[in-house]
Formats: sequence, structure tokens, C-alpha cells
Amino acid sequence: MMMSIIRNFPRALLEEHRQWHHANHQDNPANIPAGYGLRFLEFHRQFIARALQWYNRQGYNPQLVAPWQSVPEEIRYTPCYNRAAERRILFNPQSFATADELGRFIESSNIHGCIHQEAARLYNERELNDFDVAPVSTIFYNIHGMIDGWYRQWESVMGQQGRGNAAAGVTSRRKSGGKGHNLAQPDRRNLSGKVKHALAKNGIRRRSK
Ligand SMILES: [Cu+2]
Repeated sequence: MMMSIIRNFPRALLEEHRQWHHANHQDNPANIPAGYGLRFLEFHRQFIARALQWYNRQGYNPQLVAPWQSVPEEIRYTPCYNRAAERRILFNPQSFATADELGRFIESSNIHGCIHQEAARLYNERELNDFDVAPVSTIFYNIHGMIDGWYRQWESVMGQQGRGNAAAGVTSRRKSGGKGHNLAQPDRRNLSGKVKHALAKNGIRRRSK
């Protein structure tokens, strides 16, 4: 596994990420407040886009920051890793009525925390386990690009894509208000096709380690 610390990562970007996590810090993963999940997904989506824009302008190796196509096996088999949570996110995304629900689940299931913690340990990159400095590690973008892929898959399956970020949030919140929509009860066979299609459409692909 390649790893690398981006030595000249811009201080302003690092500070922005640090402050977001300080402002949005959650003490109790079992009780993540409404709204946090959508903020988490949206903040990281736009943060990694801007950080990678800077990264690419430096002419650095894009392979090092490519989204993981899946969680590395050595992480999936650690005690903190919630494989049932992973299954729900990947294969039953329509069970999350809103993007906020998906984002809160990514936190409350500890799947995000566990990936950071175990990647830090396994790849000997302790920055990854510290919100204040995690974005200096190229592995941060492997992880958050993958998580954003989960979010994009949810958007595709739920018909949210192409509406813009803010609109998607508003729309999905409105949907939870009970107005029926056609993806509420998809049949399982349809779903796996949709999920596969969404993954392909989002360009999620295998990356060699
Ligand atoms: Cu973060």
C-alpha cells in the first residue's frame, strides 16, 4: 500500500477541516443529531474537491488519492469494523430515506471512525486518526472519496443526482415527510441492478494496492 504525507498541504485548507470537526464534534456516536449526517457528507464532498484541485495543480500522483473501490480486507476484518453496516450502505441504500440518515449511519455505525483508526494503525500513518491533520495524508482521500462514492450511489438510487447539493438535501428532507415515491419499496433484484449501474456510472473501480 502506497502512503504519503503531503508536506506542503495548504494551512488554510487544513484549518478549515479542523474547524469543521471542532464545531461539529459528536461526543456520543449512539446519538448523532439530525442534520449532522447531511452536513458531514456535504462538507467532505466539497472539501475533498477543493483539496484535490490544489493537489492536482501541484502535479502530484493522482493514483495516490484515488477513491478506494472498496474497504481494504485488512480493515474489514478488524474488530471495530461493522460489516453489517457496510452491507446496508452498499446493497440497501434505499433503506436510508434521506442523505442525512445515510450520513448519520456512517458515523453511528462507527464505520467511518473504524476505517480512519485502523488505516492509521495498519499503514502506520497516525495523522489519519487525528481530525486536525488527517487531510495531509493521501489515504484521507482514498477513504473520503470512497465514502463520497457511497453518497453518490445513494443519490443515484434515490434519484437525487443532478439536482445540485443544496437542492438534494432539501428534496430528501421533504421526502422523509411521508410523500410516497417510487423507490420506497424496490424489489431486491431491481435494486442490485440499480446499485451496480450506479457504481459503474460513478466510475468506482478497483485500484491496485
Ligand atoms: Cu473530516
